[in-house]
Amino acid sequence: MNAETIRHDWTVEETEQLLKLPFNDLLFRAQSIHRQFFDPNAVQVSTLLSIKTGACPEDCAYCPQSSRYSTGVQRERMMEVEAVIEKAKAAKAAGSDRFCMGAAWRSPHERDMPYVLAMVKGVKALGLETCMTLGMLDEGKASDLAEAGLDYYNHNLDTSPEFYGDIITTRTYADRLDTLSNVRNAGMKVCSGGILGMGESHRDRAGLLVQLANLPAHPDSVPINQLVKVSGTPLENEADLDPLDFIRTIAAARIMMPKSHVRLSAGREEMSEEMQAMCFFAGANSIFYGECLLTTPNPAANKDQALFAKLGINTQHQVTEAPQELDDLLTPEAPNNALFYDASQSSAVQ
Ligand code: SAM
Ligand code: DTB
Ligand code: SF4
Repeated sequence: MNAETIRHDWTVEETEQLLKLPFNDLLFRAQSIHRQFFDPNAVQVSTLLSIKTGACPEDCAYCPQSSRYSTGVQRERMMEVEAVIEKAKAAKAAGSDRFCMGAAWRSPHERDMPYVLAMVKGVKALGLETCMTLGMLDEGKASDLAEAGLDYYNHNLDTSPEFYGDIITTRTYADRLDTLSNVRNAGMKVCSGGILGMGESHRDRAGLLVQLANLPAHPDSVPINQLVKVSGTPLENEADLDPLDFIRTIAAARIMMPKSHVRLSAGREEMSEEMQAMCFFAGANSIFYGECLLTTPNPAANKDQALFAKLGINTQHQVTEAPQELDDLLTPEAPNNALFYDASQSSAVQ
């Protein structure tokens, strides 16, 4: 595919327009683009594990693990390496292909690094893809993790630069962009997205998408979280997000970052099957699988399996080669000729 088809010059204004398109037009465009790059019936599944829970010094207003809020999340020590590897084995047996380890840290301490690196090596040795989310990384720690074999690093921008200060004061937007740059320069794949439903405006959602799409390379993985409202956090009484706006944002992420995996991330426990189906139609092709996110519930694996079976979704690795140019699909006059993914190229089965 040709480099010009992947854009890094999105403006907030045009993204706001994209988000406001008639719903059917927006979803048609998103699904059409999705089919150029991915098997439309395949969803990648990752399992999450909290390797260090609670007592985080940061003040992220959405987070049950911040030490500043009384949420009932108990402080726990970092898990033993062996225990993490046992959890990874179980995740693999349950059908996950990526294991994501999260820690309630501002950034990892030097003293924790040997254990963290041993976890990466041990999980990778099981044949799983590895992902970590440990807070901010400097160049040195990013390169140590990359050398240990870490495939992905998750670090979210969370929201627009303008709304960010209403949500987090203990680290800046620039700090987050620096971490993403260190991860990218160390050669790891970037996983970065945000949260919807924190009281942000439509323009803030456009602003978040523009920040992600205009990074030097699109994140390989873009988690779109719906706020999980946890009692005790400043956002516990936030108004419910309109589900259609959530689906619209997934569709816009798919259109703006055509080759990225868009992850329907936190918040699925609150979503109907129909809503999740619409998110997959809008271009989401990754989920967290297993009954717990970090500290909050996620749908049980058998519930997800039942939904996948109803939707004819399989969970194999995806095809990412573009068969044709994207330009036509990025205009409202999109032709119908790119609609059909050639399923014969995929051997995926449930
Ligand atoms: N402490 C590290 C950090 O913040 O970079 C890594 C773990 S942190 C829990 C990872 C991400 O989870 C956050 O950036 C945020 O986007 C998401 N998250 C946390 N609490 C959430 C909630 N209540 N609802 C939705 N997403 C949430
Ligand atoms: C992401 O974007 N969402 C995940 C993962 N990256 C680490 C975390 C969601 C956390 C939801 C709240 C909790 O379970 O504590
Ligand atoms: Fe800490 Fe991460 Fe939660 Fe922020 S999101 S309070 S950094 S665990």
